[in-house]
Amino acid sequence: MRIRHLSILLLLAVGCASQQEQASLVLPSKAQVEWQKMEMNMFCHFGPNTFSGREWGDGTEAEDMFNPTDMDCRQWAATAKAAGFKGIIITAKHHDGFCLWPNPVSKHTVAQSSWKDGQGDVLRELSEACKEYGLKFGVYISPWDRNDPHYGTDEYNEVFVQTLKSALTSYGPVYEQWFDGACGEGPNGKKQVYDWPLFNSTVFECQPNAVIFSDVGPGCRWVGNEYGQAGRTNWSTLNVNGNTPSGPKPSRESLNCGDEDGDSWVPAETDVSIRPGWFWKESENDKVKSVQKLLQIYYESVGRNSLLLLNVPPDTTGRIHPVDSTRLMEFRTALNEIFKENLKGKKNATFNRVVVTEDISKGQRVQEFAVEAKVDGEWKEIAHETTIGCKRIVLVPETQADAVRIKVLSAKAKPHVSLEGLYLDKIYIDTSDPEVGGEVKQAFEPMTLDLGEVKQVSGFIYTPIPKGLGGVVETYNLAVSEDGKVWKTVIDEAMFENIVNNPIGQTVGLESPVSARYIRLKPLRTSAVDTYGVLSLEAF
Ligand code: FUL
Repeated sequence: MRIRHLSILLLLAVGCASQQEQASLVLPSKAQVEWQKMEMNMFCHFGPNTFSGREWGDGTEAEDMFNPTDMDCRQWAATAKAAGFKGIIITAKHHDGFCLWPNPVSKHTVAQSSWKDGQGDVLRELSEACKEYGLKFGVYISPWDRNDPHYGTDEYNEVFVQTLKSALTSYGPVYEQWFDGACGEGPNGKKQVYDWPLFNSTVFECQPNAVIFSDVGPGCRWVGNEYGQAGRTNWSTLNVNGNTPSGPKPSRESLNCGDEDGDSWVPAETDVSIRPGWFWKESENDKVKSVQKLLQIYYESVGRNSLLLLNVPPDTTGRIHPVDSTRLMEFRTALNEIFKENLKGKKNATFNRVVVTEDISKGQRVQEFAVEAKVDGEWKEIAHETTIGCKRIVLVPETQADAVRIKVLSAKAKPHVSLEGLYLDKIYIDTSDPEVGGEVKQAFEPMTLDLGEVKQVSGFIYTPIPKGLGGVVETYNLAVSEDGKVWKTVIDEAMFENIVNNPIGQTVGLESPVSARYIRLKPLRTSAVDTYGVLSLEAF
């Protein structure tokens, strides 16, 4: 397309439900507006799993397992700052129950470990480092606790309240409290019934401005997947009515796209790890996401009205590994390069990114809009989209135009929209993920792998369909056979850790090698009622 110069930038509003301000629109709180303007924050998964290589520790880990040799939270903060993050959230307590601070109501904390002779406190060091680097500090505190002996009884909720109070009153301002909805069974076989109203009121009592994350907020919501993609349509409103963080929950579609007429303001937060897993593992040092992948995640989160919470897990030394920090700097350099020059109003410019914003303090109003470019005297539509929200980055074909305008085609009330800028991105190659096919089998049907001959088998890898919303195997038995007739169970009732939310390949080692020609994975529980997806079952 030819260009003379980009001169006029028009904003049209047509076909709106009403041109009037609407008093009935759901509005964000001041804290929510400030929160969303942070755009990108860093998540740090750190704890016993960093040392065991697991994703979900079962709570039996010895306290001494947590033993970073050279922990340096200032290095985390310096890295986060240089990468452009505005805050850091630390897994103060993950599902294994281990507390990274000396929580007085727990006997499974840094104080019981020999790390720093029991005097260490990760929350203290990190909160101070965040302050020094001008970053906000947030905490992930899992209600699911696979260690606490009270878990599954009425007393546990009070123990958890004391845990919250201890973490939320000792380290200065906490901008976000991260609540995971996971809820397993206690030693007595009972699932804990969480007292969410009590947990939330405790957080607000200790930190009145904190934004609470969960599947239903009240501050912000999970985006519905762990691969880093907000819905192309993304409302910050959600129907919370009747739902709780641990269930019943909104559908994955509602989490991903919001609910247009939702009763509450609960914007999406996109949490995704820079590595396949959430915790650091030596074996994933060569699997850190590429700059291309990180840019795609940025466009599909920050560019789709969501905050990006990117997990960069410290390693066993207690520092961010050079592979991750280098990648983050490359990512920052790429973003700086892409957004260094705003071409809005510039002559003879070519662009392929259009940044549009909505004044969310007035609610989210736009339901449908188009981007139009004036080329050789004629207006042409170059993009047609739905929601805008806090920030929308529209990826358009490389275009040269005399002028660009945003046409609001439909809105709930008078739109407050601006065309913030036009940019030329020469780095990100816009290729959508290839569709990953896979066999869909009936639930509970075992999968059998024939190795062709009897071999020594040390373990297996189960790879579900990525983005497999259809369902995956959660718990299973594994049996082996030399002749396909006589079977021996070698793993009885085991669980693939965090496989529902993060369906990455799972490598499972056997206690000792066995000779087998056939291996059979029998699903015991699947995440969906009638189907599961499997890409491959491999033995090693
Ligand atoms: C999930 C957890 O179960 C994972 O282990 C991880 O912490 C992720 C951020 O949230 O629900």
